Amino acid sequence: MDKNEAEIYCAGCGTAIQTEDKTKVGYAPPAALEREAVICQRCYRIKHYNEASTVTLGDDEFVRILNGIGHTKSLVVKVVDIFDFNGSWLRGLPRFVGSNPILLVGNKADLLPKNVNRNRLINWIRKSASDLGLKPVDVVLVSARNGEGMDRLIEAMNKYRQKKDIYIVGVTNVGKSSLINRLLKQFGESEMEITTSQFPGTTLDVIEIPLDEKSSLYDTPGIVNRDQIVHRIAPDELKLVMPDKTIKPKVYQLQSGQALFIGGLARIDFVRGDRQPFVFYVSNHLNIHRTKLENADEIYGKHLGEMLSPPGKEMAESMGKLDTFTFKVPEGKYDLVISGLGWVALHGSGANVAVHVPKGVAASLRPSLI
Ligand SMILES: Nc1nc2c(ncn2[C@@H]2O[C@H](COP(=O)(O)OP(=O)(O)OP(=O)(O)O)[C@@H](O)[C@H]2O)c(=O)[nH]1
Ligand SMILES: [Mg+2]
Repeated sequence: MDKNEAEIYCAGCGTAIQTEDKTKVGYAPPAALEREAVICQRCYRIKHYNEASTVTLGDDEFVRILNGIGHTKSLVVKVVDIFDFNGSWLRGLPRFVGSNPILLVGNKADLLPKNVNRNRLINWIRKSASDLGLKPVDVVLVSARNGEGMDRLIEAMNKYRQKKDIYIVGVTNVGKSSLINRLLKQFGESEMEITTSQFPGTTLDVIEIPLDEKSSLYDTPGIVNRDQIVHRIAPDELKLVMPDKTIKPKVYQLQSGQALFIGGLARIDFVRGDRQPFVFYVSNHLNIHRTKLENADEIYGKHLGEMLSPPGKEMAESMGKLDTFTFKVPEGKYDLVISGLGWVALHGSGANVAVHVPKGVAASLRPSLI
């Protein structure tokens, strides 16, 4: 995937640098060109002022990039956010990458409490991938944030790439660029740092990082999966929903006939079953609100965007009606997973529950990770 030799590309986001138009992508002041690693103004602002990126790439661009990978001989590393497995899904990836092997990486493991069984999570990732039609050569759990699992990842990459190039792909915001920065650190390469941010759409074009004389590692821009819960929330509320620290489980003793709201983004109804704990593994900043099931509809109608937020007022208006999934949770230990938010552990004598989520967001049941 060669870029034009005559052009200069931003070391932070991969876009072509221009010095003419401040309002367009890739602008850098002429003086910036004298530095060894040129950074565009947008990357500078994201890095230093944590500014939200406002540029979004069209889907055609992603298709062009992904299709390009199909014409190479390489290892494809697909990164998913373990808190947003379904939202992290790249539809049609096997078709795009052709016969190249896919290594599946679950990122953000640092957010999991210590007692979460890593192997069970890996098995769940493998099974969920297989249900969606993907058969990766291996599954690795990592944290770009604290380095957990990086040695295993490097080992697996070396084993499966067999001296070929590596492409890091995935939906926007799963942590592809953060992962590469962590790898660079691990390799003792401290000069280069790709731009990362909590807002989706940070990387704008392919970024090449040479591995040796013959092969390279490539960062790619993330495609937007519109089912991601991230797109239902205003940028200034993202920090509430996306956990940034290890999750502290919250325990609620519930009786049937009660309902719990997770902000205004989801609602869990305890329809039938014995009194039992519902343990929430969601961002520590999210408010959980308990109510009687019979009042839940009315409360949602009245308080969405205020007491029940995020989403705040502005986004609440475009939320629409929530979709409902019903589950008969068997006796034993199970997790109700809400893609993009986290999960609720039920370790009781069985329960009938209904889960309400924004359209397109997935809810599912899995054997508990605890
Ligand atoms: N807690 C935690 N957060 C992470 C981890 N890796 C990335 N993040 C955060 O996830 C957000 C997105 O990270 P990026 O590396 O910019 O994601 P990306 O996949 O490159 O995103 P695009 O360039 O938009 O496709 C940032 O807020 C990161 O700090 C991780 O291992 N743990
Ligand atoms: Mg990126």
